[in-house]
Amino acid sequence: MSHISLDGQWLLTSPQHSHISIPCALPGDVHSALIQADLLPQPYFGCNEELIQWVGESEWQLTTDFTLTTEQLTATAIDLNLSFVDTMAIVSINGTQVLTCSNMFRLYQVNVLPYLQQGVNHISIALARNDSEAQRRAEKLPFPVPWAVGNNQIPHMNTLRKTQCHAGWDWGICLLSTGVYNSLTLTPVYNTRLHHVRTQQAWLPNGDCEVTVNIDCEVLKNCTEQALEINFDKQVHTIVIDNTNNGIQTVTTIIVVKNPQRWWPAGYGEQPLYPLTVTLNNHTITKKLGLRELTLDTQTDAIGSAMTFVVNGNAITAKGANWIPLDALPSRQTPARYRQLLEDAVAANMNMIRVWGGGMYEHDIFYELCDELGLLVWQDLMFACALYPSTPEFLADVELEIVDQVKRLADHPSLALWCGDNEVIGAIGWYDESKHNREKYVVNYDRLNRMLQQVVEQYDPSRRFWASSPCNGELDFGDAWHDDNRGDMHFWDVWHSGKSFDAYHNVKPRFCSEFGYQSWPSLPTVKTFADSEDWNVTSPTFEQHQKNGRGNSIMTEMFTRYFRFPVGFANMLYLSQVQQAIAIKTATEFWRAHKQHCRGILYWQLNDCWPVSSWSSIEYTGRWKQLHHHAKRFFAPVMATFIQQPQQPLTLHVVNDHHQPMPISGTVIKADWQGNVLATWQLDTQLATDSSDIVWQTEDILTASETKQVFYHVSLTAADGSVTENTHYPCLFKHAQLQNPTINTEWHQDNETIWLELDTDYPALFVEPQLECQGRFSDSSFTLLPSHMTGAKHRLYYIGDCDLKTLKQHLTLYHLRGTY
Ligand code: BMA
Repeated sequence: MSHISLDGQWLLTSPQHSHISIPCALPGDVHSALIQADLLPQPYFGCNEELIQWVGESEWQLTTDFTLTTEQLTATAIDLNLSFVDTMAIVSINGTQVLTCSNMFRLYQVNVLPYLQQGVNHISIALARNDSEAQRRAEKLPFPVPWAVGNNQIPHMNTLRKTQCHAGWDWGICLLSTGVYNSLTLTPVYNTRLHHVRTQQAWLPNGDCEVTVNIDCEVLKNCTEQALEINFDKQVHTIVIDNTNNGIQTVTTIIVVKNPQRWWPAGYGEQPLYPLTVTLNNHTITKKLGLRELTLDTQTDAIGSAMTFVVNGNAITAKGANWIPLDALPSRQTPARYRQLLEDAVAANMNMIRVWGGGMYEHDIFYELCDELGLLVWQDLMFACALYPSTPEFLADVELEIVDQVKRLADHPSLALWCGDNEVIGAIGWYDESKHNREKYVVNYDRLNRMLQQVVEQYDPSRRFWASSPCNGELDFGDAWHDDNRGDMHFWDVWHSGKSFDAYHNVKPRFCSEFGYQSWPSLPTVKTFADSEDWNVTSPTFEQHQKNGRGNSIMTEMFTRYFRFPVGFANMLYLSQVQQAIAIKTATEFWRAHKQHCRGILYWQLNDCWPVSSWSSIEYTGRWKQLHHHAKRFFAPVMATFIQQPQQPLTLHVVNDHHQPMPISGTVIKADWQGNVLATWQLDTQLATDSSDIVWQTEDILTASETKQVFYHVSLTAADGSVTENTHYPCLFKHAQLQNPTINTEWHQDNETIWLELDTDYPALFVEPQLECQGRFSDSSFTLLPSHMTGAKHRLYYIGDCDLKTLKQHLTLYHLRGTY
């Protein structure tokens, strides 16, 4: 059955701006069309955010024409399919209203055949102002429902079913975007309609997998015999459906897969996908299924209660980051960028992504890539950091949205958990109204949250519903920011509460779904939004690109605790990224070493939706911050880390996430900053399956002056060929007597392979070879030891498309001692 695509150039006009009559590409957003027509400055540059607010304060009209043949009009119905409609919209065809949209997360389908004609047809989408609709709705609420003050720049977004960070966030530009962000289609339907396919898996004692396929279809008018054809695992099932006009019928078939290849999260095995196609009368639905068992173990244990994902019977350590919308301009959310970011997540040894509740249920491509790459998805429902209404109208609208989204996403093997919201339980304690009338707002919360749970469990009985992130467990409305015995935790004591990095050692979360530390973007990214006169962290442009009120002060203040103050703007940027990496590394390594407590570590945040100072590990331009390189090391399946606790010996822990024993060997050295090796210990041991063990410790008691002169370094090679290295500094960096190294760089090329070899006279810390051109190195922000200590120069491979000449011109080398 051929869809009629309505994608392409539409005409954009506005009742408030009669001079605007320009093309607008759909799927796409209004801002992008205005930029394209030179009617809007680049929103991400300088302080332009302030100049473009009028776009969100206007109504917009999108129109286009399409033609239909007489033959197409012989269909029984013609369905208009619309989704990602942002947000308040009235759709008309040939002058008649056919659909009213009020929820960006609904998947709308309506038969528009009665309004269509042979030849030219006219369709229009009238987009209302979101800000005034939010205000209008807030005024009608029976009691005040606090919105995300401090994050949103426009009030009452919590009354609208729209991406909450569109009104700004503590890393987000406020654009209040509008448009339609998914393909628009008309589908001619002949006699029958194929609605929906849903599968379930059951594992048989002999190891086979029984896949139940449920198909919802509908006979629109009595017709001759119609057969469904189901193709799966080289098996074809044909089922004749009831051909009388009886409304929607559900047809079920069971297919047994012999010797199934199981789907695994990245790092634990492969991701085989089995294509499933269901066809009825030329209409086909296709899916790719991954066969796997997945449960969330929350059983009571000696500590409190577990929070462990178990896949195919094996306990998993979830390692990853939080995901925010890919771009604040939806037109720029392209498949290639989804792929790049998700591949970068896997390249950093991640296996889980949390789709955060202030963004959106992602496009299909996101989940398809997660299935393919082995990234488990913690899926929040779209509520964040505010309270939400529980009026009958609001609940009714949300219920339809949840049904749509659960049905759309439930067959993805990557999907691990449905979570009710982000920080909404916590938010009850943030706002005056709810703080002082807690019972009322807890009941208000539960009315919505309970409905979410019921709908999720009805439409996806295979997965756990988790009320909120963070949450201590079933019907627990306590403080999950500080309870590390149960549930998931958001640990913000270091960033938001200003504690030092060792505060990460004061907790052992069962599952830390958020903790983060900001940095500034690198100089090449800064150049994309700031002229050189604004290259100062307190310039107006820089402050416009910092949405967390105290952000710049927190970073600079932390410099004074750990580092000698950096000289110059570029060193400020670089050092902020060293600092961020140390923060997240400190937490992650400690929590991984306490594997018996902690089974999930998702830092805040993976990506940026515009170039901004933020907690991300990948900049808007796609550049890996130093943190992302560290993540690759600290999330590696085999990982060595030194831990120094007060009054305790220095210990070396090695974590093995593999579900098999792992022999490792290598050395620990103690050396001084001149590059003299003072002691060497040979290690040769076998790590147990899925373990964390202390493999070495020293009784060395260093004098105060020795702490400033020495460091410890470990390098271990595992039987799978992976190498884990780490460095321990016994004193604060600002006290260490670092020598100023001379680092030599040599470029090499062999056919397509380009690499850089580094050598140094003295140990150099957090060495970052920064490229101002496209691509990256295989490693960055590492400890560089002289070749006389390691026996070899340090080799870095270039990953990207630039040629050697370009690379040579665009390399800047940073290291810690070079910042002062
Ligand atoms: C978390 C998130 C976001 C926010 C981040 C940084 O709690 O849920 O709301 O961007 O903190 O403050």
